[in-house]
Amino acid sequence: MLARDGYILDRNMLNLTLSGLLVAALLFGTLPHSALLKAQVGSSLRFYGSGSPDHDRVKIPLGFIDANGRLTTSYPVNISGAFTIEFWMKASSTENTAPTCPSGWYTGNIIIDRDVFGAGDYGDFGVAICNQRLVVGVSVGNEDRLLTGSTIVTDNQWRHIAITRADNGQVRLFVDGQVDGMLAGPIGRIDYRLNRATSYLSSDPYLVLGAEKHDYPGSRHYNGWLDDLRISRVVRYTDAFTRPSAPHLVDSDTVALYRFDEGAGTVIHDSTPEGRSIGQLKPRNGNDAQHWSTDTPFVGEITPTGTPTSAATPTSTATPTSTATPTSTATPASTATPASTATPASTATPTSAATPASAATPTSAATPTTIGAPPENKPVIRVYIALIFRPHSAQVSQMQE
Ligand SMILES: [Ca+2]
Ligand SMILES: [Ca+2]
Repeated sequence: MLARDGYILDRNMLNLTLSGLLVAALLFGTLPHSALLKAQVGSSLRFYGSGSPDHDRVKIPLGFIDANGRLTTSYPVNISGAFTIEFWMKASSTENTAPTCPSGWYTGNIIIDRDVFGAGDYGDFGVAICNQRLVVGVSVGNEDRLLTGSTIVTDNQWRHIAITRADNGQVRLFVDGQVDGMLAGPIGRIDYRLNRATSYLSSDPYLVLGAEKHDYPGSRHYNGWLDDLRISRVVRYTDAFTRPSAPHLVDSDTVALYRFDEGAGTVIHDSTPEGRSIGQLKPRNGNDAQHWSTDTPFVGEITPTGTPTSAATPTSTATPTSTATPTSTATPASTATPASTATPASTATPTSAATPASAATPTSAATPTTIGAPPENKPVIRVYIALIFRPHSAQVSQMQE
């Protein structure tokens, strides 16, 4: 059976594993310490950069949005000060063709859009591809600063991206664990202000993935894959680090985590224990299936740092009593199930009052303004099993009940 979060679960696999372990132990006398594990890895999200208005993107409400498009409470994803945003991306140069972005990240192929229309109010930020490099923009009020990376990321390979922002405004960009750029960014809170009035009800109070949230004329959108997006309330990296080889872990500093392992549908779960910052996939023309991909950065064999502990040579009647439990593989900590999916509660349209300086006028009306109450968490038990076929080959299976 395939679990909701995309991890393969199979009791037969457990039996096979126990048998395989015994056979391997009998054949080789001991288990190889450097056994490779093959991860079962779920799915990723594919965006197409189509620019169809209010579609081909993921929309994550920053809090509870009332009928007037005002945020009445904040969800954890409405970050304010220090943060780390990290994710995996895979994109090509032919599908992401924005040139350099001297005026700001919002003219690139946008991957993450936490813009507010016009000046940033408290603040706003975004991540995009410009001239094949990543750019990170952060603004506070009218102070708008841009970090431009140096590594070409559009080589059709999975890349691990991390962006940190410190309380003193310092912004760092890491590509595959290497420092790719730094910026003395503006200081100050950048969360979306509660009860803020806007004419852009269906875009301003959201974190948007894969598109320019306002569908501003001429905008470019991200065309590529995205996986395992983790948002944290701390600076996790200040210097180069080893590129992760497994999905991000959840800890107390994680404010939102998107595995994109649902594999179907339009609900994007938040895998933190509370799981409050739930998103919604808005498919482009067609259906949601076209956005779910089995191409992930975790396919293939990875080397765990843990060592199988049941290596003792068994006697002929030996029964493996404890299977090797690699401790380094990532464990999705939550399988939060939303009590209810997004319910468009209002079709309120912007009144004509507030007129932004720019000409762009969003035309989409339907505004999903409520996301269900925080889901209840279900206890999760997983067992990691090393399946030994050859001295240098093994598989890991994750069991959930
Ligand atoms: Ca803005
Ligand atoms: Ca995934």
